[in-house]
Amino acid sequence: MPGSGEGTQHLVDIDVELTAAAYDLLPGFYTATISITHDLSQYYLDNPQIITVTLHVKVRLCEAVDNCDLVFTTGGDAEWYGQIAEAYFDDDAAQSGALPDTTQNTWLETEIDNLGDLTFWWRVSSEENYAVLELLINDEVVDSISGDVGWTENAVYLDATPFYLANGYNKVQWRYAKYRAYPVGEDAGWVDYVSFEAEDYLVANPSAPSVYEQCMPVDLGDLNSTSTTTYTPVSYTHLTLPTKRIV
Ligand SMILES: [Ca+2]
Ligand SMILES: [Ca+2]
Repeated sequence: MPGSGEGTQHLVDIDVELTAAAYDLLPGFYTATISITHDLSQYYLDNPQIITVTLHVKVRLCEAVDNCDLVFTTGGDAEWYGQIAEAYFDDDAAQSGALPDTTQNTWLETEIDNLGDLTFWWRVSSEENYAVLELLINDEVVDSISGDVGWTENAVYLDATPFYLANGYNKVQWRYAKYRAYPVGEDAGWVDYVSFEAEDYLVANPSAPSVYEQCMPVDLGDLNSTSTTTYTPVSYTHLTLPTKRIV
């Protein structure tokens, strides 16, 4: 303020590069402090402004679950992350992020554009029945664990029906969901060692031709006679092709 003897306050954005300092850190949570001083003021030199920040060094999700052939994403009210404190295989696993409030959830997801066997290991430490680690295939819950459950193998077959319903892929999601706020146990879910064994299959052309040519039945007493006709099927899936060779 002019004439008051006080300085004018300005808001200043300061970017701090922590990457180099964090390069050699093992995955985990770290606390760092940033000290801000003013080189023209003894007051600020004696009383630096201290900002405390938390560093979270993570393992990539696909490395944590040991399958980088698949692409993993995460979302919801927190994020899953790769860590090394709790693991089934290769000293790393994906863990659900902290959910402080009730009716919150966080999910880990991958899309599999094939049919076959999906296997994985999972674990949960939660308030039984009120905090649940769920497996969803194409948005439907197909399995869940809750309470204090150690590393357990799970397997699910991804078949053709949801494959087509999901427009070309199966959406696989692991979701840690809380239905009230009490933190019990470690209040988290873990997933590890995800593998998928594709099954050989033939894919019908989903864009079926609009007109089919079909041999029509003929009188077996007249083997020299055949006839053909064309028609537009109402539905590709209801088309019945002849199975008996006529000539
Ligand atoms: Ca790994
Ligand atoms: Ca692992």
